[in-house]
Amino acid sequence: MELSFRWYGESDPVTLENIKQIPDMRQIVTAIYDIPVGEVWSDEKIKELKKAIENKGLKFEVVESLPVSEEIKLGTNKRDEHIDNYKQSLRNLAKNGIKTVTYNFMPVFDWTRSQLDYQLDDGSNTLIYDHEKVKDIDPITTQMSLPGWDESYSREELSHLVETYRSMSEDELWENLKYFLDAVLPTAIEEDIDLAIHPDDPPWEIFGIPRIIKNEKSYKKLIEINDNSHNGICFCTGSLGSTAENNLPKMIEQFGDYIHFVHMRNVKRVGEKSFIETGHLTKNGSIDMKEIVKSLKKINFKGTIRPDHGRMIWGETGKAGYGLYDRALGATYINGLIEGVESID
Ligand code: DNO
Repeated sequence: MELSFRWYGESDPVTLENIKQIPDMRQIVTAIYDIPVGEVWSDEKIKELKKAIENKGLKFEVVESLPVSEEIKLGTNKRDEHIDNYKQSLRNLAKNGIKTVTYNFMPVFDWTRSQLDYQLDDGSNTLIYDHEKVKDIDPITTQMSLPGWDESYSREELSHLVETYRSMSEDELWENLKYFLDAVLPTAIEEDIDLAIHPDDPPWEIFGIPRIIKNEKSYKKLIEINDNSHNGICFCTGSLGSTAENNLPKMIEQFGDYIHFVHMRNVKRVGEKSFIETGHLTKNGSIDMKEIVKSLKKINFKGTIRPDHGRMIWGETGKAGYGLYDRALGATYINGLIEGVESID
């Protein structure tokens, strides 16, 4: 297992120098943010990014994310062109030593929360999700801005997208995922790139829009599409652990061959569909983090792992969930768990 850190590029207030100083930090996980979704990531741009990272003594082997366009998720007549571009991006990434490519199949909205600065008892701020509040949010007019949301749409475009997805069933979305995977997997296999689908966050339907990567059943269905291990998973403990229905250690052992990338974070479940993002420690939340690392050892996990969202502590401000300090504490905690678990036979 190698430890990595998500970095949002040169505009990120967290610098590569900061990240390099976190104990045993080896890799940077990032993306190219100034190429519109659906277009090709050129060899030059990838090289430039890789060079910036390697110059600081860090590795670049995992992309998060190479986004899948709404055309592909909706299955419009533009999807084949976007799929061809996706395949070309995979080839260019492979040429530059990328081993894992993360993506998700969440329509329009990536991860979603009801509040970004909820104050915890210790005075830190964190992200929370309260389903009752989310039910009242109008996704078209909301002022909320999350790092995973694409904000390039006009209100009309957004409204059209949301309405189109509202009339789509889960089965139809699965059909479009299958179409995408049938087309890109041969390239991924040929180029030896592991695709890693991120679960839907939260793992249930929101805004009346279907969500399909939620639980054990979803992963079985994913593997039915193609059981090659390149058709892989980004195992996100915080997303999957937002519901007590997911038994995370069991899922890790069950889908071990397909897990290439792990996001480690804790959440405290405070209702059937409500949770608070806590510090990474087992004691802080509802997820047993030690059991997660134990299961990763059992499957002999050789992939990349990263601390996930952090609270805002010590007065830090910045991208919600993606400050330096608490994620660095998370990284150190994960290192401790790995050391502890690896010392047990
Ligand atoms: C949230 C992240 C997600 C993830 C994408 C992968 O913090 O885990 O935004 O990067 O869903 O495509």
